[in-house]
Amino acid sequence: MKIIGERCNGMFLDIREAIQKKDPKALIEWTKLQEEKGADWIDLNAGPACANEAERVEAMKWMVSVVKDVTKLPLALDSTNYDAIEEGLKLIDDERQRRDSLINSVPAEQEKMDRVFPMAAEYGCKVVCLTMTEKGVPQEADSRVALAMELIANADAYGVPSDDLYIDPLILPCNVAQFHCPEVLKALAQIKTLADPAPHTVLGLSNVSQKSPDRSLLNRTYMAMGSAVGLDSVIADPCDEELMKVAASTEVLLNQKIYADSYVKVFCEKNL
Ligand code: THG
Repeated sequence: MKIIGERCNGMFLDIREAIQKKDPKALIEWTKLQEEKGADWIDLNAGPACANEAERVEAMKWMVSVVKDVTKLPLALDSTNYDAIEEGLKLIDDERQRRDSLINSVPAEQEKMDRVFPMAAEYGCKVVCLTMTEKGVPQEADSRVALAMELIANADAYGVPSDDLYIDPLILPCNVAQFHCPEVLKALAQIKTLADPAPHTVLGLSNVSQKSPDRSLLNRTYMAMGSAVGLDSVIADPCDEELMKVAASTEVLLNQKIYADSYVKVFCEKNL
């Protein structure tokens, strides 16, 4: 299970203030902490810190310029503004860091796919693909899978291989959209069969528990269920120790990592 650290997001007050004041302290601290705790990517999302599109571009440029030099981890540039993502990609001068970085994200909408896939091909990076359209997120697994196929076909037409795609069937809060939870699991299993090599899969895991009590329990339970049906990465909080222990154990129990008594330590301390 790969972990995309979610904490550098303007949804959190300290990051929102950091962006608005251009004070890098909180951004640097959360980047280093998430890396120490075993993150594989650092997600950067200015979120509600921006009032308009010009601010979104400036905020992403600022976040990338701060973060790229304090970690070797690749970044997940999380924005609906593709100019913001492109300006961010231009700043990642380390070739390996840029190639492993994620454009987060593109939905199955022609105009957006026509903008994002050529950009991924040009910068040689990876893409998170959302199984949604301008009409929203479909409920049924089959509709999510059909959109995943469209995304894979469009990526292929622009020369982006299936191995560079991270398909996100989009999990919603279980307290308002409970019906979606099993549908997303069904979709994950089918998405893995759509191409050879199989595309990767990802979820914004913390969505599932928004506004519910005992969030960590819901997050780690859903991750364990997902892992059994082909979920291989999550946007999540690597500082949640219980979550990280479950992520480590899924790798052992799915025979993805050779068993060692120290498997939790090996998983959580991989960046130390
Ligand atoms: N798919 C993809 N990208 C995504 C998402 C997704 N990016 C954004 C989001 N969803 C994933 N990241 C988060 C980050 C934080 C939270 C949820 C998802 C979160 N935040 C607290 C809350 O809303 O309660 C913030 C409040 C606080 O604690 O201060 O839960 O699905 N591709």
